[in-house]
Amino acid sequence: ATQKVGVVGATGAVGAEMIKVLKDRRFPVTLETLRLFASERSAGKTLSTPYGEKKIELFTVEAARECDFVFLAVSGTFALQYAKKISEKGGPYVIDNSSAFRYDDDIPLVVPEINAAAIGSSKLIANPNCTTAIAVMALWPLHRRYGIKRLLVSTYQAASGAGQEGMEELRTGMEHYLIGRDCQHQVFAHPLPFNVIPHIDKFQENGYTKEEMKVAWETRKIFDYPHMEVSCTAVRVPTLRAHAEALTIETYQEIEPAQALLLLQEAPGVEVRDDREKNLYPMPLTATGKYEVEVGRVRQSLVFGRKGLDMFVCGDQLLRGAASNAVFIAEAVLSPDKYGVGREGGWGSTFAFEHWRR
Ligand code: 2RA
Repeated sequence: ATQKVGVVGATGAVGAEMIKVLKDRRFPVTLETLRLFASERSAGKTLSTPYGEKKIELFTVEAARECDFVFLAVSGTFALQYAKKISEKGGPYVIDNSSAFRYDDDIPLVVPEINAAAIGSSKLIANPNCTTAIAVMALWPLHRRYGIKRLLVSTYQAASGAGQEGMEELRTGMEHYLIGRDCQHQVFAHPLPFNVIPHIDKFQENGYTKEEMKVAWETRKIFDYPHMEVSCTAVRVPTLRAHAEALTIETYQEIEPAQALLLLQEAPGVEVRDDREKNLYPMPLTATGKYEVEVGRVRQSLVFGRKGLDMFVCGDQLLRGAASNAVFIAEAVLSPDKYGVGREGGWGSTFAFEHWRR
């Protein structure tokens, strides 16, 4: 049946991408049943979408509650204020892209290929942080089979993680840099062109940034495995919209690169790019615009030996890291079978854990 779908924050980088993904995935929504919401600044304007021209409405809880699904592509502060008001008392499903509810025990944090079953009867569902959403696609198939005891992550994160403004600041900064003008910066803590910045989100008391802690908190929650030891260094680099990440895992079971690659080849949402002869490996340039997360450079760890692997992943920050994951969550709500919810041995089941848990 046709669904009434609202996108709040429709003019932002993630919101715009959500509308494209809905169309591309043939989500059951039409120009008439799609509603775009934004703040006073954009309300009343017309947005050109893959469905046709659509007028942006001023957001109100009442209007949002008329929908079946509401995607929030706005700040955590906005989500904290409104998400529950929209979804409570028989309201629509609310899929929130902010970090506002990700760490609440009673709110599911979902990557459908991994834990669609966690949605249960919850009307409010949190979409993970982009860095986590990309890494877990490659980690989950390996975790199910071999058990990941420790995870070390170093990230190379694109400007799009800071939204449209971040991408704009990088583009303009690059142009200015090349003609010898000053590189202004507001979004990033320092000029990003021809630089890397080891600082994303706020510093925490333990010296890590919140972005780095999100990888630890969210991976454990999505895998329902609180014991995993995770350490991350998150770095902003001057790429536009695909995050790259170097991952090192220590596993409970012995793991071989060839076996790991076979598992990854079968895994949904993953594209293996691993051929040294052909210089084939994940890169932002090739991962951009793809739903799949690229995985490659898979090799036995020199530190953890037969119980460890090093690898490199790259995923589109606006898609798997935000918009497409959110739309896949809505798909999983409508057709739970699509993501193997509850199927024994399915990607989302913990059946295979028994290998290493015992
Ligand atoms: C970033 N993870 O890349 C953030 C966006 N969600 O800045």
